[in-house]
Amino acid sequence: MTTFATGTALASKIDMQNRLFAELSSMFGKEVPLYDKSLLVNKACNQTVCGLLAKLHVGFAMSGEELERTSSERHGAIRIGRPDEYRWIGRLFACFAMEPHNFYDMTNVGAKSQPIIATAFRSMLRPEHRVFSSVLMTNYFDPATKERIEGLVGKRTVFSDRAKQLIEKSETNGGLDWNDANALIKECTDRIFKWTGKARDHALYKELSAAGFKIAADISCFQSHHLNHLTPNTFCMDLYTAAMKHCLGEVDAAWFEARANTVLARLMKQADHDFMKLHFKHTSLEEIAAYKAGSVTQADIAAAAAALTATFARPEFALAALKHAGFKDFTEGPSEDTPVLLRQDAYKALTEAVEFTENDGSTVNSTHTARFGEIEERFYACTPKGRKLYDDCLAVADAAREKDPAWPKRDMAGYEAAYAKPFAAFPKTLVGLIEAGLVYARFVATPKGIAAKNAGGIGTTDLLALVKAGYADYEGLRYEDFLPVSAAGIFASNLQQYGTKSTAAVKPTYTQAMLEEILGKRIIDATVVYAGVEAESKLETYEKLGLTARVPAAERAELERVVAAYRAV
Ligand code: OOG
Ligand code: NI
Repeated sequence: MTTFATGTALASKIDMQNRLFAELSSMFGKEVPLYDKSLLVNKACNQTVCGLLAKLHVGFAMSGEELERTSSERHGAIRIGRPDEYRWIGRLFACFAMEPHNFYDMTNVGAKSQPIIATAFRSMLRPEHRVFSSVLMTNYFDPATKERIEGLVGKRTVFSDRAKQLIEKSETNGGLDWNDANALIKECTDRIFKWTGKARDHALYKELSAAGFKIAADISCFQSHHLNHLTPNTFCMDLYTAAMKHCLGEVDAAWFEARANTVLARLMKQADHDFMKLHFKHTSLEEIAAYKAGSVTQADIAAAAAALTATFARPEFALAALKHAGFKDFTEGPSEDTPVLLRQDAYKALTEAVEFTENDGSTVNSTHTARFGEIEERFYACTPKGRKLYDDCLAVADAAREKDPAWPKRDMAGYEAAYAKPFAAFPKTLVGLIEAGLVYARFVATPKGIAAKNAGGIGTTDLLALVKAGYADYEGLRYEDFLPVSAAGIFASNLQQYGTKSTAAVKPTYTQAMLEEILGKRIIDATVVYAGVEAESKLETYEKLGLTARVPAAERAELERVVAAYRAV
């Protein structure tokens, strides 16, 4: 564990954030042994990927410590029962430099709708971690159900007085020293996000579940905002999912090894410098630009796949022996060859023991199925045009699978090819995606460009041409948010229930303004930030290369407008 100096100076909120998530991860690992093991599987896969990447890009190397740092990113999900608690959650995350980004109306995603609205707390620029945080909307239900849910959630106290004092102190002083920071982190791991296995009112739990209100039961019968999942990131989604299926006993060693050969070969074709910038965000653009082209042979890939297969034969990877409910059959998100937004997959929700205390004080031993093990791989952030294209492609791809849900399990290769077809509308390289206006990027002037400016030798304001000439460098902006349709799928699979219809006389409409009112602060529109970062980087690049006056006035005005909107966030 990383140690931090204590003292009276204010702790960096980003260091606090990293510490909080390291502690949450170790808490969750103790609560859910399968989570801890899945981290080991991910590490073995990531090491294999890095080994091959080091051959492909001479100069790339990941020390154990760097790999740890790059792999320690997490996103969590929590579900809150009351508006006043939700406001405290917003204030709590602010102590860790995490602000609400985007409004997710989960009451409005068709058949998979749930009675919750949500935002995600994260840092605005290059976030290290994030938490998808939803709040239950009791007026989605008929008056009698509403009253019962409110009666139950009204009785619990998730935030201790001490936690509230620490949050207030941070707000007053602009931060906390490490003693207080550690105390607040302890409140999070000992209470606010802790799984207790204790719940109340089994009769109501059963009734709500039977009536199709499982999410209301999941939220209201428990004493805390237990983490529903904590998601690490992977460098190769398809390698990890195959590995988990293998370690869980769903596919044999020969299947895994063959699949590892396929996906690693595929990855070696995709893993250009842009992939490196995207996946190794702690590595600078200059370092990546300095990599020399190496090569990876079929034999290298076969050897890596064989070694990984041998690793998974070791006893510590015998995950099938742990209590589990299997792995999902297919990955959510774009096809494997389309590097936009994010891909997610998961082992399915575990059935865990819960002790319910009844109103008369008696106890009932029962179970609850909610916590699952997600994994993700993040790609480029889409412009509104890119997002619209994604939504259209996804609808077609999903519809084909829904007609034949057994397809991925029966014939992975055939399914993958079919799933990729609708996504053919997307270019597959970053440059192609930028040219088509589908994703955001950040540009910087290079020393070579600045030298050329001084020599008076730059003849274009076309940024990609400047990149080609070596006068500018660039990277795609990584998508740092969530996808409502994937989230709805996640709710559906871990609640084992497709969705929940409103039982109110008239289904209420929920707005971002309502959630902002609950939070007592504005929700940041992430798209304004992605667009602003891109526009600002373009203006700066033009300026550094002495091109500002040559940029058409209308283009410059538009860039300035986008930057002003970002500055106003
Ligand atoms: C939240 C589901 C959303 C994701 O990755 O989209 C989410 C929940 O299950 O409470 O975490
Ligand atoms: Ni998630």
